Amino acid sequence: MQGSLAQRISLPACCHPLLSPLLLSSSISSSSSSSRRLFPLSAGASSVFSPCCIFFFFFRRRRQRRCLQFSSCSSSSLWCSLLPVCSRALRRCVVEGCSIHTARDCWYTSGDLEMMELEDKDLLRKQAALFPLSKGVKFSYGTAGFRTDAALLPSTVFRMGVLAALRSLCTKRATGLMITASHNPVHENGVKLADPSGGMLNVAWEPYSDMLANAPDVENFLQIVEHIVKRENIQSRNAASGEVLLARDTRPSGEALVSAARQGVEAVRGTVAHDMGVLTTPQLHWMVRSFNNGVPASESDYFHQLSDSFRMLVELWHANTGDSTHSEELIVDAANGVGASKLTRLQHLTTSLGLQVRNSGNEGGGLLNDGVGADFVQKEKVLPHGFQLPADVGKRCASIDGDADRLVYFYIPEKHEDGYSGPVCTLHLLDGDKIAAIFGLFIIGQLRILAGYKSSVSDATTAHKAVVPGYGEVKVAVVQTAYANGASTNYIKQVLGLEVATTPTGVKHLHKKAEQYDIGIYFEANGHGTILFNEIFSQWLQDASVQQKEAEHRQAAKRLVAVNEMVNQAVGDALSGILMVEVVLRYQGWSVEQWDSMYKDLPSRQLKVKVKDRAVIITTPDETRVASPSSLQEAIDTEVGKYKGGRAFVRPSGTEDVVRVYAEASSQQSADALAQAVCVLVYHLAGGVGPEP
Ligand code: 16G
Ligand code: MG
Repeated sequence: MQGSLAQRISLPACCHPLLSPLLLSSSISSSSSSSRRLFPLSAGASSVFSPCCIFFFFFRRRRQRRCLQFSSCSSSSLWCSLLPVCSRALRRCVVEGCSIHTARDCWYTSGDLEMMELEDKDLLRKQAALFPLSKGVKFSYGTAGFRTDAALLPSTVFRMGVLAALRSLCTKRATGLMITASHNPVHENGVKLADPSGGMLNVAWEPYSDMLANAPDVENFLQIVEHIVKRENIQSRNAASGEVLLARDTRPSGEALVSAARQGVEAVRGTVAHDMGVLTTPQLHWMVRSFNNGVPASESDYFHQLSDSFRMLVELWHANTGDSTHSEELIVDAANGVGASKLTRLQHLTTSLGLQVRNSGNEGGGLLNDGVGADFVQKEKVLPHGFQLPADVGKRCASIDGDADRLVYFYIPEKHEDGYSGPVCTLHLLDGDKIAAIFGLFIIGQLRILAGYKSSVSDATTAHKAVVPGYGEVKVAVVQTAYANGASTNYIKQVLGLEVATTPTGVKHLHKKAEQYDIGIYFEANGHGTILFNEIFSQWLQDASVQQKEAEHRQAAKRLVAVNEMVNQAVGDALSGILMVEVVLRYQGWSVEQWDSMYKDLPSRQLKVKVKDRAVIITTPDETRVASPSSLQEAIDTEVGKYKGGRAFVRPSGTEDVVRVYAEASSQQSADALAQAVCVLVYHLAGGVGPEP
């Protein structure tokens, strides 16, 4: 673990330990020196870190006994009964219990059962007993974490706290735990983990989450923990060798769930939890990454890094064009979520960023994600609350989601050229695909300057090639999923001359793919995305920004260095995405309509169908075809064949209990009709429930 978190992260006042109903009366916390520095003056904290309540706890791997130190206000309660060694019957129950939920992941054997000392288990057992599993619920980590009704989540969140602690001990670096349900309704909540890189939890650890979350009782839970400890060879249990950064969005249930997470983290010997307060999801990921990279990692560092690099890009633009006019202000629909206050803070630091925040969730305002936000605007293609005709016609608008990791732009055109009046279609959407396209345009433009081309736009002879003297060919790609509009893929390949790679749905897949390039631009149509720079190329750019002979080349390198700093490298971030779009529009001298006219989206429609068990649908790895049941794919093919330019696919959602249907065609009527027809096929051939769509 590098240095002390306290030295690089200043905690907001609200982050002191809170004695919420979920918090134990005898709060357990590490007595590590770093924790003492984090809460030096808090009365609440002093009780938690009281030096008079230190006791020793032994956590042993087979016969190796190691000494551990915890603090507690009522230590005696924690020394209560040591439970008997698990019986054979219990072992059987444990294995069977888990195999019900995730048979394919049932990797442990009865020989592993004596992994942890009874004393170790006692603390976990005692804490876990405070968070009984909600009956009759099956939890799944899904595409990116657990999400359900907030009232059902305390046990899951506690258990994820334990897992985040184990992951930190295993990697010897800090991990993150975020309480959010993103774009979903306010009564729901969720939990997801950030890996030490700042990215999503390593997929190899996802089965652990499912197993822990579904362990039917405390003993079963303990056994799974023990197996993780063994399988991952988690040995380093020196005091405070593990650290977990916790954060939450603005949901009312968030505070109590953070408490549950804290108790989970601190039920594992040698780990401390740091409550970073209310943050956007990308801010937490950024902090984990920065902390582990040994660079300043507080929220204020985040804002300064973004605003400084934005300012640098704007200055470089002024220097080139002599233009100092500010473009018209951007109006942002903040989904009544955490992004609103963060955007306002960012705006104060970036005076040249004209911004008006709507749907800020302030008192008397609307509900989180209710008829607002990026998911609503992208899926429904209608105006969010707070935007209207004719006042907002022609204005440049953006929507972010409840935890600010999705971004789409939109505007209300003066006139509707297609005259179609199906489901109300008053806005023009610039989704993640179009954001990727404009980012690609900017990046390739800078690389072409560095490569010595006279024009920033590729032609047939220079497409795909950005061979930069002193570095060689710079590998750049745009990574998309099956949901990318076909028109965007064509544009990026044929006009920008960039490689397009595709992955299954989910940030973790796109991110991993994008890491394979010198510059990987990844975006899902729903607005999740970012630009990744690999380390070697970043270093080269740093050097080039001072060493290149030509001023023009140095400037291009400086611009790319600033983009690398400004655009969140840990995960897609709506705030840094807004800064990037706003900068590129200035460089291009484009209005939102001009940006929109890069290419015209093929009309598309997304619908969903409720089925008895969505797992009956298995898709090919690229998610464009159904592998099983094959009769469904045959029927979809027949239906698609009836529409000019038709394309349709279905996939089981990773976040909702539904099957998603996507259709594209040459007109909006056709796309709607095709999507509708495919819904009916899914309903009949994959066990639809409720009324026929
Ligand atoms: C989650 C994913 C997103 C994906 C979406 C798919 C992250 C951070 N978010 O929001 O990438 O597009 O799920 O949802 O990974 P679906 O499986 O319900 O269609
Ligand atoms: Mg989100």
